[in-house]
Amino acid sequence: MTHRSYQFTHALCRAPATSVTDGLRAADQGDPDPAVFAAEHDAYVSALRDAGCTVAVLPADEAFPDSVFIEDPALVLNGVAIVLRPGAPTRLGEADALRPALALHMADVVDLVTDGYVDGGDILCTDDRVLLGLSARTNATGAEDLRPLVEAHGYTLEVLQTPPEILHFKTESSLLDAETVLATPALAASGAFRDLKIIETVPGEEAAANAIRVNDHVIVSEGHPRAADRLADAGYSVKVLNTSQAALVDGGLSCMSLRYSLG
Ligand code: CIR
Repeated sequence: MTHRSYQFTHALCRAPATSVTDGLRAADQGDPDPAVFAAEHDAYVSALRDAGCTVAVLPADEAFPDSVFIEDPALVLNGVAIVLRPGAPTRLGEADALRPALALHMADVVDLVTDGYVDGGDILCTDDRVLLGLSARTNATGAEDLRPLVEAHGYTLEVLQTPPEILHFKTESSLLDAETVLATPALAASGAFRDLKIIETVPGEEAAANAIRVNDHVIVSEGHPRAADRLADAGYSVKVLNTSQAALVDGGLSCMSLRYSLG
């Protein structure tokens, strides 16, 4: 049985721009260092390749400081890219900037036509459901306009509420397998994951919840030993990556790739 929620043949990434120093963030802990970010990004791309993906890396786009977080302007279902409408004003143009590359790399490209907003970071896919968390970046208008596009791919859309202090729905959750998620207690308590098993992160390791399952690997951010242990104990093959620079601008592992399958 294949699992379209975590078995991927391909991934698309974008190299971090040096302008990432201007990236959005909720709290300032200092600017990321572009050179260190580039090195961490290289390791991230290698980890996706180790997990079995063919990875294309788009050139940095200096016009958009947050463009390394390529997950937010698009959603890929069944190899078809849906160009989204990012909810941060400085990121809105990332959708148009990304479209030509999506046309090159994906089976097809369609646009989410809406006056609303949807960020890819608010979307968690199981094999048959698209969980969409409303947030400061994703609103109900965008969600309802997205509904027919995901239903066309055989998914049902569930519109949920991300707790207000959380940037994106997937900032604090990730899919581990077809029926299991990793989530912070705060997001788990929101009731979003009915019918799914939940492995919770411990206090102080909230950032571990933005992990990615890619084929047989679960990739987790460095510095969260208890999360890594919990996942290993549950039988997952855990790989750890340093995401220190992405974290300075509120990014994590899922944000830095579009993972998909072709053929
Ligand atoms: C932003 O605030 O949009 C970026 N600095 C971080 C985006 C992280 N993306 C994600 O969680 N999917």
